[in-house]
Amino acid sequence: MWLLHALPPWISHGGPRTDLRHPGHSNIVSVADIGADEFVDADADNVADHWEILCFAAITNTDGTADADTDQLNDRGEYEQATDPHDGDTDNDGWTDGAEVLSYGTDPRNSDTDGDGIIDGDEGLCGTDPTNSSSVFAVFEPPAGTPTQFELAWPSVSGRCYAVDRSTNLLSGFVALTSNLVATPQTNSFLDSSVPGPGPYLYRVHVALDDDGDGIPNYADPE
Ligand SMILES: [Ca+2]
Ligand SMILES: [Ca+2]
Ligand SMILES: [Ca+2]
Ligand SMILES: [Ca+2]
Repeated sequence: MWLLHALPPWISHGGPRTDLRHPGHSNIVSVADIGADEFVDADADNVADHWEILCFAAITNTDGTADADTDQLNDRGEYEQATDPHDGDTDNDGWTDGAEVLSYGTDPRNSDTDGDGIIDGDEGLCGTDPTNSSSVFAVFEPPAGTPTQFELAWPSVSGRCYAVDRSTNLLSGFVALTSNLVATPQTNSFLDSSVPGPGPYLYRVHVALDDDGDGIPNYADPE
């Protein structure tokens, strides 16, 4: 797409008229149309008129500095990022558009910026890097187990605590093996010494925020 400013010499004469190349182009306030998707900004707020009309019904309903969805990214920023100015979390990853653009450097239109399978907001919970696909919360490749014990290890980050469950059949659910494991960066591990037989077994590791490092998740800790 070509973006041309609505200033001479690009648009210097002529009256309102239909975009002949793009009849559907919502170019209703342009003073002229050169047939490209030019940048038309009649109220000079650096937000394209067609976007203002699309999102705010009229070019007078925002000057670009307002923040309609109060996500800390103003309407001009939403236009520049192509995010929804009426949805504080356009990609539904748990982080606001403003936080993604202004603080975390993640893509506000891609819930999994680094494509590692963990959405950005969950990477924040885990303490992994949402812009690095090699930084991911996952159990390490386990050593060879024995019929009586099995060891799991995973990357750990301070300010978190962990819990481990085991299942023999997903239809019958999981059994809690341990909880309130305080983070011991860079790695936490748990030895399941109560393996009842040859398996197979399914394990899952929970992570929760634990600001005071006492092994009790923030959500259950009044301190
Ligand atoms: Ca906003
Ligand atoms: Ca988001
Ligand atoms: Ca990710
Ligand atoms: Ca990552």
